[in-house]
Amino acid sequence: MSTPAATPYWGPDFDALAAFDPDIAGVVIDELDRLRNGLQLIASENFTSPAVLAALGSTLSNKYAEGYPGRRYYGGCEVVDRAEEIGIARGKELFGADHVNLQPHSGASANLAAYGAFMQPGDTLLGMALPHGGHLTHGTKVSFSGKWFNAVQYGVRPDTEHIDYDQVRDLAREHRPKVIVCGGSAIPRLIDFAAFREIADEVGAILMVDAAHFIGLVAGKAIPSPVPYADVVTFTTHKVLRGPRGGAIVCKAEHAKAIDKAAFPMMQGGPLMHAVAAKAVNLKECLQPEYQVYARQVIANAQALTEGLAAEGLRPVAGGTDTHLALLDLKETGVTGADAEKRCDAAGIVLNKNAIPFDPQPASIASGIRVGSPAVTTQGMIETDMKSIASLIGTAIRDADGSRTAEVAAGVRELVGAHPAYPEPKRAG
Ligand code: DSN
Repeated sequence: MSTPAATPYWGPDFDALAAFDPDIAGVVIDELDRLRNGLQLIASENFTSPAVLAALGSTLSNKYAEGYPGRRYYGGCEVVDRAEEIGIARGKELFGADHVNLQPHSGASANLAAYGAFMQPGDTLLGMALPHGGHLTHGTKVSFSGKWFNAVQYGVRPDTEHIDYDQVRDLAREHRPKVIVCGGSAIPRLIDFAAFREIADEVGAILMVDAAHFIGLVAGKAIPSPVPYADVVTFTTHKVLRGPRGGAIVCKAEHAKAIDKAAFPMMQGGPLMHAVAAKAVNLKECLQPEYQVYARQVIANAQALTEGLAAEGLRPVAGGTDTHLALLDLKETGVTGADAEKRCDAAGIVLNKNAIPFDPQPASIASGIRVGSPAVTTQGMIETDMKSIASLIGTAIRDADGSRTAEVAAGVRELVGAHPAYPEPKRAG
């Protein structure tokens, strides 16, 4: 695996923090230890690079820059303008996009801005139900998306657990949504963007793709891109993409003004210019050939992990994965998602319980777990390591009394010892 493991930005600024505030410096060190000593299998997490961390920890954090490059509401923006312009140009090149906005603070903020560009309160939104793999912001009742809009929800077919495109078409014809959104947090299979485009065109809807989970695989040219099909694509920059925590939007030229106005001033105030600069750094990383090797390995690892978990008696939802994540149904094991999460956590394996489609359990317990390969792939692990991880997970999940926790933890230490996520931190004294 040619992608080097990430190393932390570890300059004099940290020494200043340690000298002034040992409490928070201790938190930083302990979190680094936690990352180094465990297997990080949360599908939405990754280890960003020293270059990205350096931009994040820079004095660009000081600058108010409401507006856009060359059109700000503050003086002194000529330097930070360059960061945003460079980032936008890189985003256009990477995604073949007409227009890029790097200002959303998060994925939820990006989605809020995209809805704001095209919908009024009370308008109809057609999105994927959260328990079927969608996202909170795609129309869930507890989110602004379900409170402010008339949210109609589609899901997966009970037989294949793939998106039910017939249901999407029927609901679109019946409810005539302003926006149709596809994408989500627990969709292991590829999405048919052409099918969504056809449905959106038939009912005159805007097609929005929330690509937060898989945009890194698109950037690495490992899966098809939604950009040619969608009116607007929203995403986060910290998942497979491996950038700073944040959001972004790309869209067709005809929507550029509406998207920019919705991101600022409708939904946000001043952009976080240190984060915008860090997004620009990340986009440069994604333009390197090594990043494509990484993206392909992420998928190969997710598939190897899924096969290994199936051999341990965990049923892959939708029959497997084409992406960076898998959803496993634990019903046959008799263990709930919540118990599986706890048992794995006790041994240093960090993953999350997850509802599966048609789950008989409430979301707080869940019948499944979700695993992802972005972080362990950044560490340089390959398919054989995934088989070892699957075996450790299988052992941990079946270990009701904790008698094998030490054995699993030793296996975890061996793997992360061979592939450290970050170098060992310096310690005072
Ligand atoms: N919370 C993210 C995830 O874990 O998938 C999505 O917003």
